[in-house]
Amino acid sequence: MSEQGKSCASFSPVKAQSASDMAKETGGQWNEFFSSVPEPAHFQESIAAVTKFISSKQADQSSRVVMVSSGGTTVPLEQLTVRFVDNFSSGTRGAASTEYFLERDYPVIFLYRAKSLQPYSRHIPSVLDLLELDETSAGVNVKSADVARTRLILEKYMKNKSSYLMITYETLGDYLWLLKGIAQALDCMGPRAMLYLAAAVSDFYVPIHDMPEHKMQSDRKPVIEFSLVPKMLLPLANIWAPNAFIVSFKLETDEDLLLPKALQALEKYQHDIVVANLLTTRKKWVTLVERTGKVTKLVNSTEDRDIEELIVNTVVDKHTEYIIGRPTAQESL
Ligand code: 9Z3
Repeated sequence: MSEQGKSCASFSPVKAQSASDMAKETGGQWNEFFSSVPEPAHFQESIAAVTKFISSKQADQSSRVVMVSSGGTTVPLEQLTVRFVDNFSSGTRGAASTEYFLERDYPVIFLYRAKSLQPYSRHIPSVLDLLELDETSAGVNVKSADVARTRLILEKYMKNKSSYLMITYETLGDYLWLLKGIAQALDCMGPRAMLYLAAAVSDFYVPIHDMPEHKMQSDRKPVIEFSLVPKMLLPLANIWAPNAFIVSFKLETDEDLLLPKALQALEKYQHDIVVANLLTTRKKWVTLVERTGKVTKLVNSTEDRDIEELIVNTVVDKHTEYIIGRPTAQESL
């Protein structure tokens, strides 16, 4: 990679004033959200690890860093949580994309839902089924039919394991606290930072003051009132990391809504790309929508390849164009 790398705040703003004004105006909603969901227990340690990881990459002026978010979010229904609302996401998109970003030399901050899929190990769903007893040595071996495939995965893992940092979350609140902290830490990378938001994030939550402290009892119908989660893309793209390249994902089940919703999000939040996908076909095709309005359908033609390879390679090329096209503050004077 060869492009100019700049430190914090040396890039001129290219976002529409309206989006950044709107982000400032809605700041109150965000403050209210963060005061109504507790900071995750490991927050300070996680952000310290992220800052250290970014600093170790920042010195190389051509290095880029991507944060990949992955997996679903839980929405607790009680303060001492026994029950929560969850969603379908397995974390395939994020874990697979991380592998392809590593192949393109991107260090990755992998922000993933605890127990969802992880890079490389996702290829080995059951370790026990992979192994057999070796009676001669009284040890264990990988079954001969699986040796070549397992070795390939292990080689890739060994090569790349120091280039990605794993940070976990469980609840919607944990995810948004960490997203904000990581985005703010990445801001120092200017346009060399990318946020790739593949996690399936709940639109609804129960503020702590609307939640019972103890387990809900089963002697009466529960009454649960959800609040709307403020749209995090607005402060993300306009306040927390205004110079970063931001790729969001839009999930729908009704195809008629897919493109209008993606275009609406880009217009409103002024970020860079929306990857629009449908629940049932998300592994076969996606539609990539750019801020210019350009629409590209990416289709996975073979069953044995991951569509994420196609998505990541396309997004990396767009990121290169973004970095090259980004005027520095001095150039725009
Ligand atoms: C996605 O659309 C991801 O592609 C999937 C991947 C969650 C479908 P899996 O984890 O599935 O591989 O099983 N993510 C949706 C991101 C999201 O929640 N976007 C929000 C929205 O659509 C806000 S950015 O409004």
